Amino acid sequence: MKIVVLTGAGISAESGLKTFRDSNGLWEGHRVEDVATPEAFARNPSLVQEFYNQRRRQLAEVEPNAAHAALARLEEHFGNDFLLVTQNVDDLHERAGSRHLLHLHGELLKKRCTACGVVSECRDDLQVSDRCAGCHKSGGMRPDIVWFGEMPYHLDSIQTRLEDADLFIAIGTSAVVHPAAAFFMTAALNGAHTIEMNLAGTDKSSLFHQLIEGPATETVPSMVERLIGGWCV
Ligand code: BV8
Repeated sequence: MKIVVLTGAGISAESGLKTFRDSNGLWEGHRVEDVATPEAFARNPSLVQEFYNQRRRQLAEVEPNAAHAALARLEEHFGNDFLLVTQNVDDLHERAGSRHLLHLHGELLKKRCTACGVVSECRDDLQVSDRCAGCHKSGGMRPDIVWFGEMPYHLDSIQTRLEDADLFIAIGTSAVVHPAAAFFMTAALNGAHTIEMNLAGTDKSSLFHQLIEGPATETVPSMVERLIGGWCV
């Protein structure tokens, strides 16, 4: 059985990372337009860098939870028939043991040089004045994160896997941000069974075959045990 799982901020909520919607649409007190767009970075690079530095520092203080661990077990069982796509920029899936995952919106622990495009690891605070390890220019370093209005990563390979999937599961996402919000439709149109797992339903719930409500640390491990135990859609 070929499975695609899409995760959103809700899977990291019980690890202590704030989700976008739970803070009434503010991220650490900022409007999205002021911190998560290229225009915001051009307008006030230090504000944007500090917004991500704060989230990077917070990430170092938290741990993956049982839902992240369960998805790593699912990958181990299904191997290459399993693909994890995450909208999250944290590294909690990796720290729980997931290997074959695609970060649709980039990664908080990576930085990119706007002059030469070189991407490198970023575990400490990033300053506008930092030098690029590739071209040694300073003033052009940014988080390697996909902001609103920018092209998400890995869309071609994700599209191929969605068209081939037997089962698509969306976990902890409000299904507001595109193109991720429509991935389940692509899978369904190609014959996949679609399951939404969330604390509560979303405005897309009625379009999924199944909605499983509850906290991810409870619902995801039990779903994974059923799938590993041979449950077929
Ligand atoms: C693009 C990085 C095209 C930043 C992020 C079509 C229609 C409408 C709009 C658009 C469209 N196409 C494009 C757009 C514009 C835009 C968009 O979607 N706008 C929305 C707001 C309307 N999309 C884009 O700009 C995208 N780019 O389409 O480019 C293009 C084409 C050609 C050439 C160039 C470009 C890029 C979008 C990426 C933006 N960057 N992240 C950062 O993280 O700092 S998105 C950001 O918000 C997060 O990464 C995350 O993906 C998103 C928040 O969504 P969720 O993950 O779902 O989190 P949320 O808080 O919303 O929900 C949490 C859920 O968990 C809730 O439902 C809650 O109930 C649940 N939950 C909570 N606790 C638990 C739980 N569930 C289970 N257990 C729990 N314990």
